[in-house]
Amino acid sequence: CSLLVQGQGQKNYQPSPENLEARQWFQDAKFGLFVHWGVYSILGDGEWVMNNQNIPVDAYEKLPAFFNPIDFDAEEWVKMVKDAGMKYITITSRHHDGFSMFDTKASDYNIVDSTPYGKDVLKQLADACKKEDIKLFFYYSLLDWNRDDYYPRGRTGTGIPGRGEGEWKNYIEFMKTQLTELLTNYGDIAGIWFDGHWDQKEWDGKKFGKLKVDWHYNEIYKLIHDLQPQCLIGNNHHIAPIEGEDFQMFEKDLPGRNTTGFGTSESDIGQLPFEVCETINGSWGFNLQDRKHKSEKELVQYIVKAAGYGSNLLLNVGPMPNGKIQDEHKESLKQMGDWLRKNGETIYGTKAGPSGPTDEYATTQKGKTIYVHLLQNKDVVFIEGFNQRIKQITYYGTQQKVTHEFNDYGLLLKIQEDRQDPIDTIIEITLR
Ligand code: FHN
Repeated sequence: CSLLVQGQGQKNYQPSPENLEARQWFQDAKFGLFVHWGVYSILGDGEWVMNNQNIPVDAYEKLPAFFNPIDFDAEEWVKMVKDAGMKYITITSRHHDGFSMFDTKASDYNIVDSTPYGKDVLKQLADACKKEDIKLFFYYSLLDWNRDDYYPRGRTGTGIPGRGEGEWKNYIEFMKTQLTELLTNYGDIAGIWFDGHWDQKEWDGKKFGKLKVDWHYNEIYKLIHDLQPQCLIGNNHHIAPIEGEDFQMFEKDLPGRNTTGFGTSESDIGQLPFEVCETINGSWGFNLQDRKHKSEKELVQYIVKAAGYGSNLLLNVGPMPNGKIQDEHKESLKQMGDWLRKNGETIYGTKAGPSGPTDEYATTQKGKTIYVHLLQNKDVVFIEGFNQRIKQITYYGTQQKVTHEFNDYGLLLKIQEDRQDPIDTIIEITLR
């Protein structure tokens, strides 16, 4: 991939056959569950609460004593994921607050040693996933508001009182120890999802500048691929892919769009498989006051548009401190599952289609079949640039033909009113 950022990553990385196979699986999977869960969920104010409220390190460290998710049932989560039509889970093994949700020897600041619950939730999840053939990814924060050896501090966290000044090289060693544990004690791991790179970039209040530290990606990525060659590496750094990465993710924006400030510019789009992550409401971690729950239409249209880019959708839930998922989130996931049971053929295993996505439509393609997803109720829709020769064109799931005509610029579809679906009207085109 010509866009790869050279020099920082795993030098001369050649993905193994297992890795290439895993990339193909990933590309076909299309839908996964993102989980932001940690001791912050107790406060019900999102995963950035430590930073947003400038909670001193020693005060925040009292939180784990209250974390006792006795209602957590890994099998129930995995069943919910399967019913939603999702193929994988990406869970926060350690977020920016530095608290490890797994059994680690690298620090006592973890779920087994510091909470009354005392059990490893990642282990339980890994076992349940294995049983049900759901793949598991670990989110791993590069940035850390807790550790002294995360020094120099990043641009976030400087307002959090109570830090010492440790050694950066110790921090890198700490991460390597934890990543080794994550890739040794939980069976086959589908991927590691890094986040927080941007914390160590210069920031003038408006835009990012140069990177201030060496993340040692060369060693870290190599370690991961040596331990588990199939393990896919993604990094939410909001720049073009770095050597050694296996997929590119886009936060809260479709590839190449930047409506949120977290997006990635057109010029940073590489050729690795894509993943877009989005929240089911407005928050990643559990937030008591969040009322921005997305509708079924918004969520379905998001996966459709993501697939129109050839991208997966990683849809987030923030479990409650007791280990349960909010009812309204469960309901949304169920609706997605119902929709995918009917229409999954037009999403799973597809690649980006020849036109769009636009606000009106997205297209996906599998071999000689193109699926046109119409996202607005209109009698006439023009698919710009579509010029392939058509053998047959029907409303998806029926034999009923769609009235259409070509002009110099594309394909004009005339949609019968009684065939218009308020969420997504799907047209199936078989090419000659
Ligand atoms: O700061 C994090 C945030 O808490 C969350 O984890 C998201 C998920 O994509 N990523 C970061 C912001 O880029």
